[in-house]
This record gives sequence, structure tokens and C-alpha cells, in this order.
Amino acid sequence: MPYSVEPLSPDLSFGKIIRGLTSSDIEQELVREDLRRYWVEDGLVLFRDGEVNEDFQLNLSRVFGPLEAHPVKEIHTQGKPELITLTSAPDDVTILEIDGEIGGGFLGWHTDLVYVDRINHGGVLRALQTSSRGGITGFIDQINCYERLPEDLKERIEGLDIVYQLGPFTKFPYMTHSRLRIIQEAESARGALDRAKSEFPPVAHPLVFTQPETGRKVLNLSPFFALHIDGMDASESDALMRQLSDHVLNSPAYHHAWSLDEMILWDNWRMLHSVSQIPIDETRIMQRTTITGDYAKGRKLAA
Ligand SMILES: O=C(O)CCC(=O)C(=O)O
Ligand SMILES: [Fe+2]
Repeated sequence: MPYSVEPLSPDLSFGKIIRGLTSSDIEQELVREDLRRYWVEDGLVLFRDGEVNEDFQLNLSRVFGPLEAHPVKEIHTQGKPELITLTSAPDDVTILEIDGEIGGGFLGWHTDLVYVDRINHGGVLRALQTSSRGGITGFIDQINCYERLPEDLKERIEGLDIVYQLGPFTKFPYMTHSRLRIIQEAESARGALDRAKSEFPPVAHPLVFTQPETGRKVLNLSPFFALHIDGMDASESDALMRQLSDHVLNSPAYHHAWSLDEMILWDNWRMLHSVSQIPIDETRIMQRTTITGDYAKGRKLAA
């Protein structure tokens, strides 16, 4: 059976669903070219009803570029530095109260690795264990976000940079519209956060980036990890950041409830993602690859 390709949703500006893809398909250069085109043109691909296992996840990821080891070593999968394991479990979970509801495993809207100068180009994500509720991965298209901006705002943000840094959720005022309180920080998160100051100095990335293959502009704003506009007066920066993050957080999103026989690939230079919280007595395990790339627009700032 050949694999099939269809749009993710008639209501969304991004995404394809590919059904039935297998190892023998991705050995063919024509198939690999098609997959790379969907990645860049559609931003997200949901793989269903095909091969799903760790080797295939790694080999599929390599269609899009070499893989790299994630700079946060706490999440490396033992013996497989190219694969990270993201676990929320009762004995290792960041617990938050979000709008009055207590849960674990939340992640605000973000671009992966936006807190370093070289942002990876993408990843392939797979669920190893799902929760009974929550654990929904959301995706927002930043090309669509840019297109929907008023023209005067498009002009105003051209040439501006945002400063980003790794840090705890409460450091990032633009991450969510929800009321958020940290109840407990996961053991595994604490190590990276403790080293954040020395190992992860602040970086700057342009607020607008042009996708080289298509010429489309991307609103390059990751609400999680974003601090302020580089070089701008604090109150002016706050007002602009508020306006832009409100726009992003109110954008159309795809919300994916996982089953174990699926994988999602995304273009991390374009798609934001987030994770909703799960019950704190449950375990959710995800694994992701990190596809290398450098859009060469990030820069390290003095610590
Ligand atoms: O756990 C998820 O669904 C996504 C986690 C995430 O942010 C990532 O894989 O980059
Ligand atoms: Fe992520």
C-alpha cells in the first residue's frame, strides 16, 4: 500500500497528515524530497497508520538533516544522545497551579532552543506513554501569525531583535494569559536551571525572519523564554511585547491528543508548540529528535 497525504485540517494554514509511511518509502530519494517539501511548505506533518518505532523515528528525522545532541544533558536518552526523553512522572514533575487547577508537565508556547544562538530546524516527536487527561501538544503557525499582523505593526517590528534566556516559567511574562504559580520544580529541571546563568547566556533573535525557500515572513516570537526587545526602553518594549504575544496567543492552533502509534514532525523555525498539564499522579513520556540547522541570525549577548 502506498502512503497517502492529506491536509491536517481545512481550517488551518499549516499541516499535512501522512498515512502508511514505512522504512522502504524513506529509502527513496523522491519520497525524501517530497517529505522535505511538506516540512518547509506545511510546517508540520502528522504520521499515522505507518511504521512507528525508535529506529524509524531516527531515520525519518535524518531525512531532514543531521541530528544533534540537545544542550540540556538531563533529558538525553541513555546511550542515544540524538534522542531526548521528556518525562512527567509523580516522582519527577514540575507542578503548577494554572488558573486554579493543579497539574504537571505544562510547557508554554515556545520555539525549541530559542535560548541558544543556533536554533535547531526541527524535530520528530513520539509518545511512549500517554496520560488519561491533558498532555495535549499545541501548534501555532508563525507565518500565519505574521500575515495576520496589521501593516503598521509589520513595519514597526522589522529589524528588531528579542532577547531570550533559559529560566523558570515565572521569568517570562509573555508566555501565557493564564494565572500561573509554581508549586514544585522537577528535580530534572533544576539542574539545567541552576546552570542556566553560566551555560546559557542571553541571546538575541530577529523578530521577523524570512523563510529562504519560499520568501514568506515568519513572526519569530517564542512567548516562553522571551524577555524584552533588544535595546528598547523597558516600558516601550513591554507594551510591544504584550501586543505581539497577545496576537500570537490568540492565533489559530492545532491541539494534538496523542496515541502511541503516531509521530509529529515540525519546522521549529516556524511552528510554536506547547503542552497542557496532566494529573500529577500520572506519567507521560515523550521522545524527540533534534534536527540540526542554523538560520545564522541568532547571536550570543554578554551574560
Ligand atoms: O511533550 C510534548 O508534547 C512536547 C514537548 C516539547 O516541547 C518538545 O518536544 O520540544
Ligand atoms: Fe519543545
